[in-house]
Amino acid sequence: MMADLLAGLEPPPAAREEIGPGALLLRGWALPRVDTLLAGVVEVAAQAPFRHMVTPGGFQMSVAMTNCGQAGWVTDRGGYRYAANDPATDRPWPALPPAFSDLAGAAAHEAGYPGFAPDACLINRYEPGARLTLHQDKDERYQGHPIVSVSLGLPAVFQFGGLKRADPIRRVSLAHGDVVVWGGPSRLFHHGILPLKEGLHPQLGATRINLTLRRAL
Ligand SMILES: O=C(O)CCC(=O)C(=O)O
Ligand SMILES: [Mn+2]
Repeated sequence: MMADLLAGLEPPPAAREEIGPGALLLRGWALPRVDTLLAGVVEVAAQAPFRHMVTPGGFQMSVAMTNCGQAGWVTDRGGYRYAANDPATDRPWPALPPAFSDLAGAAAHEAGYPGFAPDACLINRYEPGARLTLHQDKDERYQGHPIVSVSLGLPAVFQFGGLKRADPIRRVSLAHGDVVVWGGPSRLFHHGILPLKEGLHPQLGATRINLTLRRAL
């Protein structure tokens, strides 16, 4: 009877999935806090608007970015770095909304990294076609802290490789409310986002927002 009822149904996606050593995908983990997180994004962007930064090589990034916290990740012809002030306004970045740090601390704890207290959040805004090529997060002063990454809006394909650029790459679909935490042995693993597919999300329209919470200083 039960088997009949279940026949033909896809198994639900696992709530927690190990996507690498020390790397965990927590599906839907941020869903109960989405509205608060989005209010935080609106508040930050009102003070530090999203912008398309330029890589050291002179290419404009397809992802629009802004930051909050004690330091913000920036790129220009001079290189990649963390800056205390927003170069667009020369004012300090907006403060990290408590909802961002609370969620990051709780998700990191859940993934086996207790005591994580981020001081920086890079906010990425993707529109269809935007992508982030394979890279490592390595501009932080000390890489002993994990990375907590929250996905909101349109789904995306996350690439998660290894320490070497040429290592095999796993592709993971990230949906609204999903949280990925990586640290320890995978802290410096290469990762990226494939070009965002067209779509309309009920809350965010043709947009994906990603919060990348880090300890930068
Ligand atoms: O958008 C994402 O899910 C990844 C963002 C990322 O890797 C970064 O901002 O360094
Ligand atoms: Mn990254």
